[in-house]
Amino acid sequence: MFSTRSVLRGQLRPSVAVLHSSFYSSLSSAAAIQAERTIRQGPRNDWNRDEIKAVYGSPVLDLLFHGAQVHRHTHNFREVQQCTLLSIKTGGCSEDCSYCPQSSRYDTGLKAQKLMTKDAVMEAAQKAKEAGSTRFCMGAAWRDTVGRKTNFNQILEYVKDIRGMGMEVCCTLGMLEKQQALKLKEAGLTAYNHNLDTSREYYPNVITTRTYDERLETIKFVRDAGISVCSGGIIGLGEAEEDRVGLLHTLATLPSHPESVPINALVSVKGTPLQDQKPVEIWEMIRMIATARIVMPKAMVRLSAGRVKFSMPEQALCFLAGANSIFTGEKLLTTPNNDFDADQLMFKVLGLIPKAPSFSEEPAKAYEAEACEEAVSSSG
Ligand code: SAM
Ligand code: DTB
Ligand code: SF4
Repeated sequence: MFSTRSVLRGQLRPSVAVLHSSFYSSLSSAAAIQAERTIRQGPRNDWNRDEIKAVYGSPVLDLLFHGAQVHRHTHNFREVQQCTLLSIKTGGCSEDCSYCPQSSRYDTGLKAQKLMTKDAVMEAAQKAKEAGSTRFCMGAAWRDTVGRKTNFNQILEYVKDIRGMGMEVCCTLGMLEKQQALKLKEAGLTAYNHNLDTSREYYPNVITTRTYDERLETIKFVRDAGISVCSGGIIGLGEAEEDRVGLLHTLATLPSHPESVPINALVSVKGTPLQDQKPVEIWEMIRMIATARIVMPKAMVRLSAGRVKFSMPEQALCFLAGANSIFTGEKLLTTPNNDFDADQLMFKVLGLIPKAPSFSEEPAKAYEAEACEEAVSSSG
């Protein structure tokens, strides 16, 4: 028998049959094996942590390739959803999340503000819609919504009216109670963002004012209320690869996979305890995105915070690996985002198509056809 190494060096020429039966199979990475299984069997939530660790640790180009395979099998690979964020209640938060510029514990120069008025919120939503965004996400710097009845009722109105404009609506308001999740559903909320951020083990290094289980409880209330769950995390907090795997394992073994999984690269903000963290490399993002794509094939995987640091070719690799959603608009919540015109140019250059909102079949089809025509005419 010849060795794999001698074939690789071109010293032997095995028959095609031999190449297929033993040579290539001996080179199969965990990414290849699990991607093939995902394509064959569809989503599953009985992943064990070692399986995900092996996928994450596959040779990066192989992982990228198999993320792309699963992506193309499950989604229209040209479609990328544009979502817009608005911080409707900024700063002054009682929590100590060590990455966050909005915590009142850190001096980041951010001025705390009250809940934005309805007119201001609706104006921002209209602007986002006109700019091609199909999901509007409102964020509030709160630990939870308990004891905030007036503000909460106001937000229910915002949700109803923005949904009435034909946009998907998402909120991220901190921890919820069961009743509040039901009220948000009744108001027409599409999705609720509640990130687990990192692994259960690393969580206390990042946040001490709440527990992982409290986060999971809110996610359960949201899911039980029939609202789509948006939950992901941040890399670059000083965590180990094992923690990134731990986060993906928790998400992929929830009773149902989150509808969307934002992958944030830390935006290191001066004044926060994480201000001096070393920047996240593109290969780390690609590993997270491709692994998320393989283990949660149907989820929208969102290339989220930190995108501003990545060039167009780097972002292209993220889309190839399986990302199919971004935040567009000049700001994320409080930090700068990619330039709007640069994003539109990126869609044109890469041949991407803006994804239609997904609650209504008919308008979505019309929008898709329009977007397709536009993309074809603009890429020619
Ligand atoms: N207060 C709510 C909460 O914590 O759920 C909602 C707002 S919070 C700002 C939303 C998410 O933004 C966080 O869960 C975190 O993942 C992300 N985030 C906050 N600051 C960030 C930063 N500096 N870099 C990257 N992601 C960040
Ligand atoms: C998510 O995972 N990332 C977004 C959204 N969900 C709410 C927020 C990113 C915030 C980045 C820091 C800032 O702009 O304040
Ligand atoms: Fe508050 Fe949310 Fe920021 Fe944590 S991430 S400090 S809960 S706004």
